[in-house]
Amino acid sequence: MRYLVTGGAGFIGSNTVDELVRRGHSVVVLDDLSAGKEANLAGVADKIEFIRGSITDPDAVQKVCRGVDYVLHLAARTSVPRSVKEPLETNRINVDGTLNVLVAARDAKVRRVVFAASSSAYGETPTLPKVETMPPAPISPYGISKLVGELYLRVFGQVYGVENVSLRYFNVFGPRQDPGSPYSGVLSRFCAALLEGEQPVVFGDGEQSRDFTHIENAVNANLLACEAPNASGLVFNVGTGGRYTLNHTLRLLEKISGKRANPRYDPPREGDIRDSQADIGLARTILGYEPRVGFEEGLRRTWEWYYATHRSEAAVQRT
Ligand code: UD2
Repeated sequence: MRYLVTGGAGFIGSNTVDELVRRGHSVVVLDDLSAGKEANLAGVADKIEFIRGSITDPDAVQKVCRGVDYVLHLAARTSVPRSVKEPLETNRINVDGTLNVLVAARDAKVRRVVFAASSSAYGETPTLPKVETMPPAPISPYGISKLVGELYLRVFGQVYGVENVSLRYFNVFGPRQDPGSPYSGVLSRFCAALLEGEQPVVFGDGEQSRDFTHIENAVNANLLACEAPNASGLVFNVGTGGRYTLNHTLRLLEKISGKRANPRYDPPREGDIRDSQADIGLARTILGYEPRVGFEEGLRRTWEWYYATHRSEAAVQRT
């Protein structure tokens, strides 16, 4: 089978590409390297086709879709606070870009499109865990852009017969998540701060909670979503079903790393959701999804990866 992975040089994308290659599939990656890095694909570079281009370029998307069986549409402008700062740019990439991908997928008659949706579509819900039957009510431009993507997928199924699945990822973390920007995922920021001997910054009181989901679980969900029967047209939560506060997470990281965190508490971020936890019943039933890596184990593996990467980068700098 031939897979197109948009955003395939990014964090979730490159981990997904690795697994596709491991399973012997043919892979084409479309990535403009605005957030992704070619280095993320170094281990599979000679086994895949890499096209540098943007999902906002309809011609580029049309070209890469030719001959493709499955599209994993993972390219996006992530980050809630960045979307608060740059709503137009977030919409241009996440909404217009997704529409380009869908039009090209329709024209190329692909078997299915799988879309990286987001738990941010829920906004603040009165009860936890969040279940797909709850009405979506995003509270950030990013959340809106991801919800609109889902709606477009569903409509492309109804109007043009394009098979589609949306996966609402819940705070994915793990190796290759880039800690290098203020908009990076919190666990990558915490690990980097501890390694640099800096104070991790907590926005708010640290009692907000997330269903932190290790990358291996997200990759597994991506692959299941391509082929699961009876899944087309549906939206699925992809999480672990648990939730962890930032304060608890920092204590765990202290235990794992043997370092003192000594966090700094700053005012809360605009557009932030207080609590997030997935009901994964639907994904279990229809996709056959089961989280394989629990939070603590995932955090330990992630710390070890950042630690090893930090050491080898420091060694390169010394030479
Ligand atoms: C949202 C989505 C997530 C994914 C992601 C992509 C929710 C619940 N989750 O993640 O599924 O789509 O967007 O970007 O909407 N924080 C700190 N210190 C830092 C960085 C962050 O305290 O250095 C806090 C932040 O204020 C928030 C929490 O950590 O309360 C998680 O932030 P994040 O940016 O890692 O992820 P989040 O929840 O915005």
